[in-house]
Amino acid sequence: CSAEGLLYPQNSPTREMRSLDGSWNFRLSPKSQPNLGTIEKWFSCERDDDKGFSEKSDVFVMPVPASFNDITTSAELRDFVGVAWYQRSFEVPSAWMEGGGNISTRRVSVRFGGVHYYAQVWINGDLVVEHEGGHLPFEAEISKNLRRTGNCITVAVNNTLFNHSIPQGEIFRPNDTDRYPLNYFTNTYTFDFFNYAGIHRPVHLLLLPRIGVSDISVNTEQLTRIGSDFGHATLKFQIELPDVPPSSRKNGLRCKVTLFDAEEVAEAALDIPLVDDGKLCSGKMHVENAKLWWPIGSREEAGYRHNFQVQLLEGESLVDHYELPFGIRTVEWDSDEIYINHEPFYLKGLGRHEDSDIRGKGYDPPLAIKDHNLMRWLGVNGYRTSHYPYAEEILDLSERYGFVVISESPAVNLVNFDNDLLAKHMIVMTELIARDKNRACVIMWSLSNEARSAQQLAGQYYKELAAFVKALDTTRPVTMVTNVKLEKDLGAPYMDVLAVNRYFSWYSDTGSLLLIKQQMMNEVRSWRSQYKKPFILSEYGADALAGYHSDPPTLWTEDYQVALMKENFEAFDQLRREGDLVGEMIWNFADFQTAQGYKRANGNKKGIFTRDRKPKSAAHALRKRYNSIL
Ligand code: BDP
Repeated sequence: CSAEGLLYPQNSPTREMRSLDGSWNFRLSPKSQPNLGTIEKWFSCERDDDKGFSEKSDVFVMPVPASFNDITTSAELRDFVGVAWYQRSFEVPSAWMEGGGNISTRRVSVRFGGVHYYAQVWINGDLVVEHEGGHLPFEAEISKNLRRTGNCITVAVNNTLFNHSIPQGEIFRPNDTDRYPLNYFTNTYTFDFFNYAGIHRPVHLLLLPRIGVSDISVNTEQLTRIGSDFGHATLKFQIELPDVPPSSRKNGLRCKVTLFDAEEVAEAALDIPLVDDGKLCSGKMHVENAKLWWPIGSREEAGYRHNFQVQLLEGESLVDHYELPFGIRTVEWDSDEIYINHEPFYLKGLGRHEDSDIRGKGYDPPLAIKDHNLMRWLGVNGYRTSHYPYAEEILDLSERYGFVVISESPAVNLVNFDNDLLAKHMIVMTELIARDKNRACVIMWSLSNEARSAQQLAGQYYKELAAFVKALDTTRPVTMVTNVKLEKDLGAPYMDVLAVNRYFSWYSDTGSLLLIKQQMMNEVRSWRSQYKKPFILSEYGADALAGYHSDPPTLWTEDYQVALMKENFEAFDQLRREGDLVGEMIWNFADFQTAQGYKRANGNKKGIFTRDRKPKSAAHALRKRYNSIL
């Protein structure tokens, strides 16, 4: 699947969209027969067929978007490994179907925000797209597959993780019939969150111009600050059209690009012809006294976005119209600091998860807004999308609020670095950058979390991957989050920013709170003196069961979590004074679900909020700190 078609859906004078979210029919291909759905053609959508979805006792209703795992009381469904099937009927407005879909001037597409992990999509029995990777959007044209009425869409979702999926997993299939039934298997993985699966993000039907804008890239190339909030900026942009054969190209197309402020006043405009055989418009736009995008907390008005409006014109007639919210800001870095709009930035951050009761990793608007309000209450100014790209709708919110985002790929706990994995990793980074490149809130790419970067092949792997990503995007720094010891890690030499996870007095010297300060300071100083790169402490923390207390503090109590934080804070303050720290990120925003295990009490409890977003003492402690740091 190419990285095309990634513009977020919108209604405009030339574009329409319809949601396919809601209740779908759902059925599992038995774990022991993962191919049954394909063999019996469950995608055929023929209602009188005795296979498929019609009137089957094992068909039930599944909400979209949501993970399927926690929707029933069935352990089989929660722990399911294999192919789960979704199906629903839908209608297409008759105006969309004029002239049989009017396919010479318009096209109808279906777009998925994210399906975990491997998806196949059929429309009325025709396979229209397959996509690997659970966290990034994909789209397919379906004009020719549609009927005037009574359409049917089927999605097969395979959640199996293996050696060359990202993230990786392994099939455990014991050959021991004394202890295990024949055909018994599970899918194991080493990352510390539950492998929720399903159609996790919104599904849209789109009506699009056939020769329309297929992609837009804009970035703030130059900025001269004017006072505290404004600047003169040069925006560099490129607008792409689909790569169609010369015979289908339109002659005489041009792009009209207009930048509006939030009050819809035009600030700058350009009218430019298409170049490169009619495939793109590109140029630079100068804007005077533009209001800048600032991180939350740094200015009274954070997250300011202009409207970068693109119109494709043929003579005076409008061929396409797309509006891109766009924050004007620069990111720079040197050996000590990260700068936003030429000002040093200190990250008061946290690690998060897309995770909540019932819906698992399904996008949920109330939850997303609640989480952003809680982050605002805490005085947080940014977070990492640990450990995978988050929903576009979540990033939209972050950008509006002014939260800075370190956007992380789904490569968590990688083992066995080889060229096949590297190729997959490159595809994921390509899709991620294609999706998020225009977002002011995204200030850095994280290639992975806690890869086994001490392995011999890891050095070459990260060297190639970092070079690849830097060639795709020269405007943002690249990091990889590591937990490997300084002298063993082979990835850091290729990164722009160091990001290290350390759990002093939790995973090491458990219970010895008084060691934290010394260990943390020595740790950070030694990375800094070896590499001379900006340093972010990307994870620290302790599990705490809400309501558990002890004095003096002991493990698993709220008191221990707070005491551990305070010791870390002392180290952070000292390191910051010495110029050795550009960010601190507690692990984690909220308790979250993990695979079952004797080290986890119904999930990971390192949240400073409970899973249902009630504050533990730690939330108050962090709020006090973050609101006191300028
Ligand atoms: C870190 C991982 C994170 C875990 C955390 C923990 O990056 O995913 O949840 O440890 O153990 O090493 O709580």
